[in-house]
Amino acid sequence: MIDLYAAGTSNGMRARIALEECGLSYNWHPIDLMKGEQKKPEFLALNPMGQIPVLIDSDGPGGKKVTMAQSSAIMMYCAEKAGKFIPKDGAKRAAMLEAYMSASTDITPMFGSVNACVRAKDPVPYVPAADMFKDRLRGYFKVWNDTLGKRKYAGGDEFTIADLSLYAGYWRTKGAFPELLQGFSNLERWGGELAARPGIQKATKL
Ligand SMILES: N[C@@H](CCC(=O)N[C@@H](CS)C(=O)NCC(=O)O)C(=O)O
Repeated sequence: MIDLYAAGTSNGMRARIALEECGLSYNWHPIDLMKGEQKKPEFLALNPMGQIPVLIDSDGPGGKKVTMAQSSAIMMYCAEKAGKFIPKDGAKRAAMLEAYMSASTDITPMFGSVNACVRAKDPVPYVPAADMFKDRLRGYFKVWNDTLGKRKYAGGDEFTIADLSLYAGYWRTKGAFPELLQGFSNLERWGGELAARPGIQKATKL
């Protein structure tokens, strides 16, 4: 049995989308970040970073229990466990990894930086930083929009975890800062296709 401790953030959603799309059944444990549940001793015992998501698989490799944090590691773990969304071909796998890392380490952290500035208790001193991070995030999405004008999916012609990871950041940005995605028709075409997938629909219904 798998237990997921998370919330409806970009990183939390990456883990939830992974489980749904991989068809792995799990118990959902919502963590209230505003109440600081992620800093309670029982949560810190699972992830000393005090951050969601955390996945516990009581039936991990060799039947051993696995406890893991880091949303992109969790997504890859689920894909490997289910045998889905990771290309077998070496060149396709390399392209998938490049796209996966951009989604996970460019898009989501930049979204987090914008969000932290905008939602700060006193956001006024952070306005210049918010503008800079928004420009960067929009710049990343512009490259993704251009890329998706040339290929069907994030890593090429095959649907992979790069699409699932990118969707987590895209979905959060679309909800919170839709102006940063304005005019990106290729991203919209791709995002529309992903939004229609049953697994993604289930994952994003919180
Ligand atoms: N690199 C980590 C980042 C996790 C992370 O930043 N989690 C955020 C929510 S998206 C969190 O728990 N924030 C609450 C806190 O830091 O107190 C991952 O990919 O899982």
